[in-house]
Amino acid sequence: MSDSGEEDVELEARLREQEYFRPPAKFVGQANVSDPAIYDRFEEFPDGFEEYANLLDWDETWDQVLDASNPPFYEWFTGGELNASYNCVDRHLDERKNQTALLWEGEDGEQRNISYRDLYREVNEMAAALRSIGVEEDDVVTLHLPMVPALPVTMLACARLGAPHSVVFAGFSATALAERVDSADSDYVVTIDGYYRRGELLDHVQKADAAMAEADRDPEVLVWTRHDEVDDSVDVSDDYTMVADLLDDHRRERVDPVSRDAEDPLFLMYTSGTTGEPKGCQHRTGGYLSYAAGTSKYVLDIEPEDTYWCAADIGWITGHSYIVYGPLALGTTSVMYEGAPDHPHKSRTWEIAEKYDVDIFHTSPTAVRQFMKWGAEYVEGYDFDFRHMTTVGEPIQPEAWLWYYKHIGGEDAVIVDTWWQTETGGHLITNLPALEDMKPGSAGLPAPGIEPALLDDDGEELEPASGRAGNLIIKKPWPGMLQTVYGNDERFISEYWEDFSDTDSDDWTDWNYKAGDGAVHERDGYFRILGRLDDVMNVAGHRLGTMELESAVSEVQDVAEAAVVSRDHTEKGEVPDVYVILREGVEESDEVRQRIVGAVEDEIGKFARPANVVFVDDLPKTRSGKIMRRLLENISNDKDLGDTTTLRDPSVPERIRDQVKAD
Ligand code: 6R9
Repeated sequence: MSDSGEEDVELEARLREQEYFRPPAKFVGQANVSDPAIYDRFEEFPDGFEEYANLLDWDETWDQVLDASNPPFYEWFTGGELNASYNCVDRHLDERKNQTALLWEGEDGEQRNISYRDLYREVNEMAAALRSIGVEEDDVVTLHLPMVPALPVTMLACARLGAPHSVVFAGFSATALAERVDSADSDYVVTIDGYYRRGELLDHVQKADAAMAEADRDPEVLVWTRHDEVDDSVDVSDDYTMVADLLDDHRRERVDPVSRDAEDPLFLMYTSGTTGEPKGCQHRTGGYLSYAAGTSKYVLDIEPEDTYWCAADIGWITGHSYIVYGPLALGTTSVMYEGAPDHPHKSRTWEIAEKYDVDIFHTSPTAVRQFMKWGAEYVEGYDFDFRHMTTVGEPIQPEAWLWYYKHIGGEDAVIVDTWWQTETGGHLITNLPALEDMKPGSAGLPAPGIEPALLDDDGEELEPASGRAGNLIIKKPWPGMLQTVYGNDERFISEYWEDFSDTDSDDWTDWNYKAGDGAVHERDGYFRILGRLDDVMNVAGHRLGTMELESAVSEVQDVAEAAVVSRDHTEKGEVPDVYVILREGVEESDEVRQRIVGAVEDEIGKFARPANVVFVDDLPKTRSGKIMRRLLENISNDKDLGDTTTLRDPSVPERIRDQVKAD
C-alpha cells in the first residue's frame, strides 16, 4: 500500500515539473523519420502526398495527384489503378512469404500464426467463394465479424474482387446490423456462429437471424465457424451458406486482383453523427491506402521486421487502418487478440506482449485508465519491451499518460497521441515520434501536409498558437479523407462542410472540413483536443450519437419524452445518462428502467448501455420547445447550471438537480 502511495506522490511531482518528454535516443536513432525536412516536402501541396502513394504498387500510375475542381468532392491520384489486397498480400510473397502476417490469439488460448503465404491462399479462396455466390465488383458486402482471422481475410477477399466491405462492429445489435445492411444496399452478409468473450462462447449468428427478419433487403448470409464445426450451443439456419463448405469447393483456387480506379470505393464504415441515422463514410482505394500506409510508416514507425499490436477492434476505423490496411501494406506482423483484456486474468495483455515479443503497442486511453485502476502489479514481472506506444480515440489525461509512460513503457518508449476520425481515414494531428517532444495530454503537431485551424463560432479564424479554444477545421484536403456519405452527398456537405465553407465557391480554398471537435492551439504550436462539440459522445472510445440513443429510448412504449446527455466517467471517459418523462399512468419502476436499458441494447448494442435512467416530470425546454441538453449535462456532471433565463419554466433544472442529488 505505502509503496503505491509514495509512487503517486512521485508521479505527481514529476508531472508538475516536467511538461515535455524527449523521445529516447535509441528510438530516434532507428526511426523511419528523423529528419524534419519531411514537413517541407509535404508543404509542396498536394504533390507531397505522392510520397505515401509511392509506398504502394500501382497497376497504373496516376495522372494527377489531386483534382480539386469540384469541392468538396476531391479526387486523389486520378487515373491511377491498384488493388488493395494485392498491396497487402501478393506483393510481399517474394520477400517474406514465410513471415507471419497475422498472429492471432483466441481468448481460449488457441493460436494461429498466419504467414503471408497462408494469407495469400486464404484470401484467394475466400475471394473465389464470394465470387461463386455472385459477389461482383462494386457490390457492398456487410461483415458482422468479431476479432478472428476470418475478418481480415474476408475484408481482403472483398478488396480483391473490388467489392466494398462494410464492417459492422460485432457488438452492434441485430437492429443496428439491419439498418446498416439496408442503408448500404447490401445483398451479402458475412457472420460467424460465435466467439469468445470472458470465457463464454457467445451465440453471434442469432443477431443475423433477427437482423434478417428486420431488414427490408433479403441478403444472402454466409457463416464462418469459430471452430472446425458449428458450435453445439448455436443453431445455424438452413437458409445460410457455410463458408467452410464453399471454401472446400474452392481449395487452391486463385482470383486475379481486380484493378481498381484510385477513386473506386474500398469500403464503407458507418459512424454516428448528429442525427438518428448513422452515416456510411465511403473511403476510396488509392488515397485511403496511401494515407494508411504512409502514416503507419511515419507515425507508428512500423518496419516489416516488427511485431506490431494494435489492441483495437477491426470493427472500428482504427482497426481498419492500423490493424489491417496500413500494417499489412507495409508487410509487417500484426497481432490480433479475440477477447477481453482481463480474461482469464488482468495480466492477459502483458502475457501476450511477452509471448510474441511485441515492439509497437497501440491502445485507447480508456484501456490505459483501466490498466491503471487494476494496478502496476499486473504488469510487473512480464518481460516485454515496447519501443513505441500509441493512444487513440479520446483525450488522455496527463496522469494516465504518465502511468502508461512509466509502467508500460518503462520510461523508455515513445508515446504518440493520435487524433483522427472515421472520416479522416488516418492520423491528422499527431507528433512524428522522433521529431517532437511528447507532451502529456496534447496530440501535438499536425501530420505532414495537414493544415488544421481553429475558428470561433462566427467562423473567424483564431490567431495560430493563441492558446485559445475553437472549432477544429482542416483547411486542405488530404488523401485519406472520406469521399462522401454513401448515397447521400447532401448529408456529406451538411455534416462536414456547410458550417465553415463558402458553399457557392468552386475554389477549394473556400472550403473547410469541420471536425466536430473543439481544440486549443497551444502557444508551443501543439493542439490539445477538447472533445466533441456536437451531439456525439465518446463512450470508452466508442462513438455514439445522442440522437441514436434518444430514438432507441423512445421505442419504449412507456416513454413520452427522453433526453440523453453525456456524463464524465473516470474510466470510460463519458457515459450516457438518460432523462425520461413517462407516459400518463405509467409508474416509475425498475422494470421500466430495465426496458429502457434493454431498448438501447437492442437498438444499438450492449456497449451503449446507459449509466443512469432518471425519471423526471419535465425537461428543460426553451420557449420554442427545444430541449436544452446542456443544462442536463451540467446536472449530470454536478456543475453550475448556468443561464436558465431562456427556459419556458426556469425552475425545471433545479427541480431535476435536487431530485438527482436526493437519489
Ligand atoms: C479514430 C477514432 C473520432 C472522435 C474525434 C474525437 C475523438 C479521436 C482523439 C480524440 C482526443 C485523440 N478522438 N482521437 N480525442 N484525442 N487523440 O477514434 O475515430 O471513432 O470516428 O472517433 O474521437 O472526438 O472526433 P472515431
